[in-house]
Amino acid sequence: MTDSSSIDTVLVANRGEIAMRIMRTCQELGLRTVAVYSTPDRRAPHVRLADEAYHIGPAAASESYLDMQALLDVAARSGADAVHPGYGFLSENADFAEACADANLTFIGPPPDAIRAMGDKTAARTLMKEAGVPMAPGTPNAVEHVETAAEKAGEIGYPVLIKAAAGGGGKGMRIVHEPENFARAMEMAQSEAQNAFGDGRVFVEKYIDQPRHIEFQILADAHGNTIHLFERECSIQRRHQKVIEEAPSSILTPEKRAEMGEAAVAAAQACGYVNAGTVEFLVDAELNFYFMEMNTRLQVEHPVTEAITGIDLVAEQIRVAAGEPLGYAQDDLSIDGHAIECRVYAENPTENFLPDPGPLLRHAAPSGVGVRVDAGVEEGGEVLIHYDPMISKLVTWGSDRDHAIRRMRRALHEYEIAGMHTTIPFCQFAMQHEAFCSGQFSTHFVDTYFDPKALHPSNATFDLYAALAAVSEAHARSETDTPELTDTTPSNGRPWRRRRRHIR
Ligand code: MV4
Repeated sequence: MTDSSSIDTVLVANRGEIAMRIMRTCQELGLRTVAVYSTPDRRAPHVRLADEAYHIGPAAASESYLDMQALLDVAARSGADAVHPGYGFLSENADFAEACADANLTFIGPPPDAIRAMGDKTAARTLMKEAGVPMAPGTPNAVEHVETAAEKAGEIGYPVLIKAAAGGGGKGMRIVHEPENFARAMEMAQSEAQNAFGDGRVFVEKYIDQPRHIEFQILADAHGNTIHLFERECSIQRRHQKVIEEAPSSILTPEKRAEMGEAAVAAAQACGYVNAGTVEFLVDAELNFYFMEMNTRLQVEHPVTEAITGIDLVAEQIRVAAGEPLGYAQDDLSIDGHAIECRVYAENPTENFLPDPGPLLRHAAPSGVGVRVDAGVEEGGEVLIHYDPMISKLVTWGSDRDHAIRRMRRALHEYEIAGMHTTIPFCQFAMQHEAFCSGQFSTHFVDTYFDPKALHPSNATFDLYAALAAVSEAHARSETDTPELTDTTPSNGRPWRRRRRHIR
C-alpha cells in the first residue's frame, strides 16, 4: 500500500451511515477509528463499528456533534491524528477545519480558506465568474436597493429569480414573472433570508425554467493535480432535498461532459481546492449549464460515483489529506455502467414527506448482485427525532441505465422495513414512471408527476408490524424492572474499546 504514514488514527466527527462508511475504509487502510456519540446514540451501530468510542454530550447536536471543543478533547484523549467530518454538522465549518489544524490534527477535507470562499455565495460567484465558469445572467453581488435591483432585473429579462446571498435550501428564493411584482417579492425574499440566515442580502438571476441539477465530483491533491470523477444527476428532489440520484446523467454527451468537467476543475482550482468536492450546475433543456454552488465536503450521494468509477472516495480523501499525490490522471478514468441511489428516509410520502421517526422494528435490507446498502440504523434501533431521518441509501449498479433501474425495482421490492413510513413507495413510483424511465425529467419531477394516491394504498407488512409494535409497546409499558441502559463510557472514565479485528 502507498504511504499514509502521517495518519494513524481517525476521529470520525459524525454519526449514522456516513460515520460507518468512513470507518469501513479506515479499517481497510489499517487505520484506527474513534467514534463519538451523543447520549441517545450510545447503542448506535457506528459506536460499535469503531475501535473506540467516546460520549460527547446530550441529544441536541449543538451540545454534541457540533461541539468543537468536545470533539477536540476526544481527539486529544484518544490520540487521534486526523479528523473526518463526514457531511452536515461541522463538515463545512472553516473555523472547525482551522481549529483542527491548530491542534495538529489533519482535517480530512479542504483547506479552511476554500471552505470560506465557497461558503459565501456572492464571493463564490465573483470568484467563479473570474475563473470563467459559466453563470446564469445576473448580479454577481448582493443588491441592496429595490430600485437598482428592479432595474437589473429588467436588463436580465423576466422571469428572474431572487436568491438569498447566504444561500441554501431554497429559503429566501422568489420567482418573479412580471416587473410590477418585483419590489414585493424582493422584500419578502429579504425578510425570509434575514429570518433563516440572519443575513437579508439577496441577488438576482435569470430564472432557468425546468432545470436539471447536475453536479461534478472533483478530487484535488496538494501537488496541484485536480481531476473530476464525472457527474451525478440529482434532479429528483423534494423540499430542496435529494431523494434519487444517478451517475452518469442520461442527457450529457461525451463532449458536454468534458466541457462541464473542465469548468468544475477550473472552479476547484480558482479557490485553491484540495480534497474531494462537488461543483453543482443547473442545466437547461439546450444543455446550457450554469454554476450554482460548490459543496466542500463528501456528499451523501457519493456512492453512485464510486459505483461507476471503482474509486473509494473516502480512501482518496485520506490519501490526499496525508499529502500523497493522486495516483491517476483524468485520462485514466472512464465510466463503467450506470448507478442509481434511492435514499430511504423515515418519512411519509402521502403526508408531504413528513418525518416519521421512531423504533425500527424490522430492517431487512436487500442484497445480491449489483446492490449496495449503506444504513445508519439497524433493526431494533431507532430513527431519532434529533437528527436527519435518513435510514439508509440503496444503490444499484447495472451495465446500463435500464439494467440499474430493473435492479433498483427488484431491490426496493425486497426491502423490508416496519415501524414507520418510508420513502420506499415514492422511489417505487419513480422507478416505474415514464418520465424517470425515459430520462425526460427536471427538478420539477415531484411537483409535476407525484400523486400520493398512485402509491400502493395499503402495505400488509407495514400493518402487521404496526400491530406488533402496539403489542410490544404495551409490553414495554408493563415492565417496571427494565434496567437502565448503561453508557458505553465506563465509570472509570476510560473509553470502551473494541478488539481490533482487521488483519494488518
Ligand atoms: C435556480 C433555479 C432556476 N433558475 N436558479 C434551488 C436551491 C438553490 N440552491 C438553487 N435552486 C434553484 N436555482 C435559477 N437561476 C431553480 C432552482 C431550483 C432547484 C435547483 C436544484 C434542485 C432542485 C431545485 C428545485 C427548485 C428550484
